[in-house]
Amino acid sequence: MTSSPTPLMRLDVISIFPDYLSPLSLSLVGKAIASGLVGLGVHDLRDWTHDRHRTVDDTPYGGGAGMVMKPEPWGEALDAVLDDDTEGTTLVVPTPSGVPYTQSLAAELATRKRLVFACGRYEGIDARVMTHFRDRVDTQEISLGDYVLNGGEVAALAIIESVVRLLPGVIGNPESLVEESHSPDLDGLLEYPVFTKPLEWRGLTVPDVLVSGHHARISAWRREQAEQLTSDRHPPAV
Ligand code: JBK
Repeated sequence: MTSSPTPLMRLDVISIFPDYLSPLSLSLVGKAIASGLVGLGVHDLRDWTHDRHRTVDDTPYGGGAGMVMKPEPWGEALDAVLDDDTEGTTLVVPTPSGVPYTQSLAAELATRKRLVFACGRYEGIDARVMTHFRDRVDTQEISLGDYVLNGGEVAALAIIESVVRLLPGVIGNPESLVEESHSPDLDGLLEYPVFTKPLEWRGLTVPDVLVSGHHARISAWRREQAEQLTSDRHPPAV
């Protein structure tokens, strides 16, 4: 693999489970890193603790269930990982109370020079960390969805994959990117069902229209299917 002298984007992830990020060495993201198009650093938050037990959490002020991540290790970790010049850097904090993640947010993140992910565990990170760093760097608290994960690592993996595949020169097949972004009629609709060979499989056949050769009818069928799926599975929120 040929190496590129200047990465398109630098990624850093801070976590108490750095091994959780090992899938980043696989597949398309792994190739982008191996080729030098993307720079990656994965950091263990406990490296910025100073007590014998490498403590990262404590009980919540005001009471309640669970533990909260202490601000001091996060402050030191982010001081160390962020450059003095944070122009072009976004601090991403995956959290169920963040703004919903969408493809347009992915496209926005793909324009940044640097992304630093702060992956919290337990009930989250002491809110003063985000308050403090918001003044120093563009900070985005992002939610992948309304369900309970054990921490931000899996969300960081998903966000990274969705961003890296948008970087110029990263995706193997540029047509699949073009098709997704340049099909105005199917914009905002779920994808229509797709089929490949064989024509008959376990008694199930491919819809006749797709083997008819009538391109206008094929387009109409796909749009109809996309509209039906969208109204069944993904009706507009309001
Ligand atoms: C969730 O990004 N999220 O959606 C997320 C991050 C960390 C913990 C969570 O439970 N949902």
